[in-house]
Amino acid sequence: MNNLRILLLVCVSLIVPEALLPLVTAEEIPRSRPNIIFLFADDQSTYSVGCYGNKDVTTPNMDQLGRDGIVFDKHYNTTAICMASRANVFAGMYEYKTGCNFDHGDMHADVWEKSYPVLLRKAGYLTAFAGKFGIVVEGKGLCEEDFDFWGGSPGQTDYRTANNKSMKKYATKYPHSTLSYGAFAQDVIRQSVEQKKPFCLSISFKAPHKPATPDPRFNEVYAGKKFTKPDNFGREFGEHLAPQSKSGRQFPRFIEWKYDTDYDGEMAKYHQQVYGIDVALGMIRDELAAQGVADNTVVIYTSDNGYICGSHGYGSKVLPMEESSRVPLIIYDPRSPLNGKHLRCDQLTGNIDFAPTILELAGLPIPANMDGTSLLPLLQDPKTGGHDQLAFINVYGPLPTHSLSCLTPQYKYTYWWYADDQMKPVEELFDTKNDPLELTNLADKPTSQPVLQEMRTRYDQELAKWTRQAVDYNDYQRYGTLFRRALTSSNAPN
Ligand SMILES: [Ca+2]
Repeated sequence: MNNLRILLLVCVSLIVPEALLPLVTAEEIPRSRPNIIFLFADDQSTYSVGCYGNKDVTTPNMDQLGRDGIVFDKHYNTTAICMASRANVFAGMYEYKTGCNFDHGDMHADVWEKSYPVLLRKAGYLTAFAGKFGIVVEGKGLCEEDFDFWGGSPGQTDYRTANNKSMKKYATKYPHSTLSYGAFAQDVIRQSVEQKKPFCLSISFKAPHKPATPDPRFNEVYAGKKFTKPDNFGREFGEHLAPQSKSGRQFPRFIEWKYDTDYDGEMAKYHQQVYGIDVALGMIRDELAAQGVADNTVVIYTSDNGYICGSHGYGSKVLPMEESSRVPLIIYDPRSPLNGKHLRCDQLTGNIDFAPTILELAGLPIPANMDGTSLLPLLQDPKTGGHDQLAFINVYGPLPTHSLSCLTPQYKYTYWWYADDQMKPVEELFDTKNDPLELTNLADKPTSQPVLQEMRTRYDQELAKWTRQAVDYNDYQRYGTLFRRALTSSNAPN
């Protein structure tokens, strides 16, 4: 409620008989709670957005959202694979507590019952979901009945709108799914305004997930474009990385996906898909303005995981390196007095923070089971707050690539525990603040030993939390032992 409305309400209360007041306040109550839009790309790297410094890309609506709100520079998914990350977001918890990943199993219903969509609907919000739901809840499947508006689909969904059952009505006008989600959002906004209720709209785009399938209506955007490669591009910048990280499909994909031979062609398709999301974001913000709710709707834009496009000679996601673990995050709260100041936040934040943030926006208490914290204080003061440390988890794919990392605002420590006759356990320590391209592993540097010891201690703290709190199903408890540091006598746990 803005100041003018409060003033009007006070004036009315002074001159109107008490019996009439509920008629006024009843209309005002929904306005006091903001609408919330959570937009989620699939496999979008931080470096695919103009406001993150890429001069080769065209993302006008994302850039505008960043200028209007706050751009987060140290935001990480705590797992870099679709299903696990989506579970983190819904539940506000680390993966060992959501108990949910492609390789481990489905989410249990009691976890879902404490997810932000369920809690907001109970509190009177209209809830809407479209796109890749990404998780399966035992006994419920897609959870369609838990939403007032449904445009979701199972599995990976389809780039062809006509093949997504719940979205078919948009297929004629928007045959490619990305813009169909923009149209779905417009309908949700219109109908929620008609119902005079606050809404929480979550859209999980399929783009820019492979197989690369850009909307042909945007073929001209990057036609013939040359893209600048990142300064850590290529195998020569991956020789210092752990052999365990080269055991998964991310390593051959550098070649299989032609980053080495057709970088411009691959990046044109990738960025064209992101461009489609950018247009959908514009459709959504235009509709908010048209319906008169732009000044009371918080927009959050992010991705489920980042993407490695040739950095260090890898491709794809999953691994803890910056390209896959760090993602874009832009939040615009139209009620913030800091808007328009082009603010950036370099405090440490994670995908476990979204559920607490959305709950606080809705005026709801944050359940004690959630690991994240609300990001709203950072919208008031982007220089203070965030996490002292976060865990980054991979327990997907081949066993050698399973690992736990500990992140702080400056450092990233990963313990690669796996050993066989080809490899032995190794540590990686990167100064992500001064070496964001992760070109120097500090773990072997004598001058970095104090930092290494500190990060080992922090890692042990994260593993201890895992050991204490992991669900007792879907094979999460064994990592309490597997991930225990046991390198040599000189660097074993003190
Ligand atoms: Ca993904």
